[in-house]
Amino acid sequence: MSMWLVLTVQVIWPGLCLAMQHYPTTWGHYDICKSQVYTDEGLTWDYMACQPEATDMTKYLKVTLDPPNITCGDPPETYCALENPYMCNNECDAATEELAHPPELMFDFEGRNPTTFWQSSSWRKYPKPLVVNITLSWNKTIELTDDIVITFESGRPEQMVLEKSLDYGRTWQPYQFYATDCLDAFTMEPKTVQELSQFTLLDIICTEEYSRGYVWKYDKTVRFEIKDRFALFAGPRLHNMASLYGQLDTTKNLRDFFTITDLRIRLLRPATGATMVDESNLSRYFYAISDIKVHGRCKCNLHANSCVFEKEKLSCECEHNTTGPDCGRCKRNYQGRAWSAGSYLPIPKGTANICVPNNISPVIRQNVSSLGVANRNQDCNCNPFGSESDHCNGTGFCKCKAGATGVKCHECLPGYLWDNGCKSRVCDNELLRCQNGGVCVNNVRCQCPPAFSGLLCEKPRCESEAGGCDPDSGQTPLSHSAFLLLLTSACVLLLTRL
Ligand SMILES: *[C@@H]1O[C@H](CO)[C@@H](O)[C@H](O)[C@H]1NC(C)=O
Ligand SMILES: *[C@@H]1O[C@H](CO)[C@@H](O)[C@H](O)[C@H]1NC(C)=O
Ligand SMILES: *[C@@H]1O[C@H](CO)[C@@H](O)[C@H](O)[C@H]1NC(C)=O
Ligand SMILES: *[C@@H]1O[C@H](CO)[C@@H](O)[C@H](O)[C@H]1NC(C)=O
Ligand SMILES: *[C@@H]1O[C@H](CO)[C@@H](O)[C@H](O)[C@H]1NC(C)=O
Ligand SMILES: *[C@@H]1O[C@H](CO)[C@@H](O)[C@H](O)[C@H]1NC(C)=O
Ligand SMILES: *[C@@H]1O[C@H](CO)[C@@H](O)[C@H](O)[C@H]1NC(C)=O
Ligand SMILES: [Ca+2]
Repeated sequence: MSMWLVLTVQVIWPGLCLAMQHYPTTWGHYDICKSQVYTDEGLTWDYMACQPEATDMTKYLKVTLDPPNITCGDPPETYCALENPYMCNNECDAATEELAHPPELMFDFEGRNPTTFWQSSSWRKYPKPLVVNITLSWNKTIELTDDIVITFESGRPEQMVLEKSLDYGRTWQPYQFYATDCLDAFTMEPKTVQELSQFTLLDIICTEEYSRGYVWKYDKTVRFEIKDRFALFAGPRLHNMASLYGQLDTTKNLRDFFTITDLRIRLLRPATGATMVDESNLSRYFYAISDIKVHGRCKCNLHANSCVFEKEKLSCECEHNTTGPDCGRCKRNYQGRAWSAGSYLPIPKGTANICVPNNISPVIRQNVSSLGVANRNQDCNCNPFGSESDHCNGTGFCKCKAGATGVKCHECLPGYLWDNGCKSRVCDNELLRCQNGGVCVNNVRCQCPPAFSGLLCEKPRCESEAGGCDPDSGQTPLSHSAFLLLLTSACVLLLTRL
């Protein structure tokens, strides 16, 4: 019976869900910002943690190139193919529409053939570096929800940096470095996103993954991996979004890491095809980009469920008596208590943190404690997974569960790992505590080979189970089928909503 169920689910799953690219099953909780409910006082609005839906953000950006005249075609130029220097019949002419390669072609609809792309002028000034900055500006804070993917039409650059700004382009921080040789280019050890952990998630790395080789016919993309980073909290298929949301809610650094107002792609050295630069034929070296994907949502501090694009400008449609482009403050006359962002917690509905009129003030204030009334959890923002109770004590301290620490009980003591609260480390790949070939999963459990069971895979299965070895029993981990079931029901839910 349960096998049948699992199989059915596995058959339905690809058909239903492959079309859903961006995990709407999990983000979906928050699509609805308020709904009408009946209470003692009649029909009223019920508020929830709300945020606009994630969408393709390239429709709303402004692109700037530096140097401004770096796009090819003025004057017209002829290019050689990188892989064949004798094929020099690619023309670029800014004055002829069919032969022009303006920056807009990085954001047009892809899928037609041949591809449309932006192209730089070639490396005629070699050995002076061919450097181009491509800056994407939204004039609005954006939260990234999916990988940034840059597709090159030329070979992928040998050196580039992806940078971000959180203050409308005043200051910039690197997001990721890319090079064929990280040590040589940036004096950084090469790393991949797979080497990151919950503790090093915010590390800025240099990767050689997207620069190596120049098999450019097949390998054209350069990524900044958002989902792999999310997965460090939400699990490999992002099925535990509650854990991620809990972290995002309580850890500002983490939230800010995925938040941007601008992105900058700094192209530092074009592909040279793993050979010496051929100085007699510099028309082989240039940059060309056919597509850039940036998926995200307006940051509205959980005070809006939609974001509008008007007069070339994105802005949140603020609720909860908040205002500002990001709903970052209370409306006039609604400053009865300090503004605060909405909260994802408690999962799944969150806390709206509505701004209240000035005259209703000090209902929930520090002074309440002196009356012996405990503050409500939302006012202390204690992490519901890490703290002992809904309430903080009279002076606003959260009481943490075993293993948790920090003002909001959102951090773990050494020896514990965050997983909806602090769980003690069961295993560790360094200490190799899992036995008999078991693999440590997220430091909280050992995944055992079929013949073994037990917390550390220490028990041979036939010994530990009465009735001998039934090959079917215990082989499909419950969590797996439960997970599929969850996804399917979420898909069905989605379909019924469509
Ligand atoms: C771009 O303009 C600058 C200054 O006007 C000039 O020095 C440079 O050669 C131009 N570059 C190209 C590729 O036309
Ligand atoms: C590109 O951006 C960097 C900083 O982000 C800046 O130092 C540089 O002058 C800009 N322009 C060019 C052509 O590199
Ligand atoms: C950015 O948005 C603000 C309003 O929020 C506006 O005043 C400003 O002109 C915009 N800047 C650009 C460059 O569009
Ligand atoms: C590139 O090299 C080939 C072969 O040497 C030559 O035919 C072609 O004209 C060169 N192209 C340019 C732009 O120098
Ligand atoms: C704004 O505040 C008033 C007074 O508390 C409240 O009745 C109203 O529902 C609030 N509006 C929103 C959109 O939250
Ligand atoms: C607390 O209430 C007392 C009066 O009961 C008042 O004098 C005091 O200023 C209040 N403190 C705060 C922090 O609001
Ligand atoms: C609240 O907890 C903190 C830390 O445990 C303690 O110092 C403080 O005295 C407590 N306050 C009350 C009113 O219990
Ligand atoms: Ca294109």
